[in-house]
Amino acid sequence: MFNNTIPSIYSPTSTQAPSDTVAITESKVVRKSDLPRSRPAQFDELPGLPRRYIASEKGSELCRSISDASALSGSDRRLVVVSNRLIDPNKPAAGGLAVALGEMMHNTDGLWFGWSGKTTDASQVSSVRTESFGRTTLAQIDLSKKLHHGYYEGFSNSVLWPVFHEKLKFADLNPEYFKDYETVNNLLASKLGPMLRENDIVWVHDYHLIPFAQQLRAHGCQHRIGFFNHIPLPPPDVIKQIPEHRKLMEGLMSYDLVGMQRPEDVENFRSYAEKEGLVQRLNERDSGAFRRKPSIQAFPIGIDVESLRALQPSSESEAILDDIRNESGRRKLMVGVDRLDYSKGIPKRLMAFRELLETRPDLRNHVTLVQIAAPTRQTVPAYAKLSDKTRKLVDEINDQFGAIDWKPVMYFNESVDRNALPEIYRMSRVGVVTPVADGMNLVAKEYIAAQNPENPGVLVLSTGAGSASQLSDSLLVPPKDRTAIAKAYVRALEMPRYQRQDRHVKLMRNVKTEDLRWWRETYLNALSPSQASAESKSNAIAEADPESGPS
Ligand code: ADQ
Repeated sequence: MFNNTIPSIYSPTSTQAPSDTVAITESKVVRKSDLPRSRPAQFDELPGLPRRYIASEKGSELCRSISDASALSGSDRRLVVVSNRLIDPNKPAAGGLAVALGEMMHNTDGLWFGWSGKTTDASQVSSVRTESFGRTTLAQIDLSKKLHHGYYEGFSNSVLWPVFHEKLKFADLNPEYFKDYETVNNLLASKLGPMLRENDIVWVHDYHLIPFAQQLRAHGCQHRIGFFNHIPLPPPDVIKQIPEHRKLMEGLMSYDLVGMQRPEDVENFRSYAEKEGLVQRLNERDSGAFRRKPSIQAFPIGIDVESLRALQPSSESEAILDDIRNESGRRKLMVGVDRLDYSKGIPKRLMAFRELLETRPDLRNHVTLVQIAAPTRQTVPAYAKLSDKTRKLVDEINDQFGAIDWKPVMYFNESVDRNALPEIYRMSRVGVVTPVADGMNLVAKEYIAAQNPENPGVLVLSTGAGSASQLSDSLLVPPKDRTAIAKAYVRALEMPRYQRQDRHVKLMRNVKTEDLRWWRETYLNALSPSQASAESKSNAIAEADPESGPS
């Protein structure tokens, strides 16, 4: 369980990274040797970045702004989380963000703000509705159908999602989408501003809300504001496929801290900023209201191992569990659990399974692939197509190889109750996680955490997953290589127990150490006001002695 407060913020040891780390606060996080190319920068190392924190000079009194970050040392500090969707207190959490933030917010004195999940016909903006969720207040607004379409289905999920996952063929670069995206960010910021208290720390999540801090700053807010990008950030040439990329990426400069999943994402941002002269452009415009000194660092997200292992299936998942239990008594199981999203590589995974059955007839009738695929974003055309394609592949494989008493692919096109997942993972000899691109992928970590250490299963993981560098003791495969994936399936199915145990011990070490709490604490430590005062002190020294400043 999480602590009731935000312990990281109060930690006296939270300020400086050891010298062999690039970022974050603990040496185990990101070692230089893990890095792909040259050292990913904290953003304050870029030439031309203003050395001093520049406070807002403009802005209305919409926000109760603060002028001195070091004043944030009182005990009345609240964590304000902003995300597109909030948790539904009446439903089990599904989806990476809800799972990652749900329990933390339940036990934290905070405010969680975002879209309600409801659209209206009215052009007028709804008022903010609040309800309690443990110790947190959930605050939500409805959006008009038109605005929501451009912001969510449009720019967020038909531009940013495909481009950031390097699936450009699914991008729809309609210029109207960006306008609605900006409007919604502005609208949300204008609603949150008056609710902020002096000592609040604001943590904004994900690609739907990149310009959010810029909009809050325009209203005069000077709070510490952090951003965490849950999905990959691609190389500059790919980002530049978005017509509005300059405006978009400038939005990140209004945060105090920008968190990414992997060092590669940090490197891509640094490289983009350098190539595009991002810092210089902002300096030339002398836009004091928006200029900050953002730090950009990698914080790979983890899971709460104990909470996951403690989950017990409820009666509502008995039917699906009985089917899978029955199958596991007869054959070896392989399992995939995903949202039905083109980034997750589900068709290639199925094709690799077909290749396995073609090339290893002896395994027919001895292995079953359980694929659980939750419908998602069904109003975006690319998702409806994927849904048809996946169903067709499943049917083809079952028609080609199935027998009276064997269905090679058990396909559940639904979101399964989270409580049932650990048992499903544990029953499966192979966990199959093969995204083409994925910020992190929590299913990979959940699969490891749920295993019985005496007789663990094997994780087949694609290098497209952000978790691949942490989980390098899994069987790593290239996401687009069907034959390599099929071979890894065979290796996993035939791996002797001692090897499975050996790999599992190593994988578990990482999953347990770099867990959800560690992610949250390292992030909030870096965002904490004490970090701000450390930064501002080091700037003061740098300015007094030009020789000691960043080059
Ligand atoms: P997602 O793309 O949603 O998250 P992922 O990290 O795999 O992907 O998280 C999915 C969560 O939802 C897991 O906890 C999983 O158990 C659950 N889930 C998935 N499919 C399910 C199903 N069919 N039924 C029930 N539960 C299901 C985004 C990024 C990821 C990043 C997370 C967190 O795309 O790369 O890891 O945010 O940062």
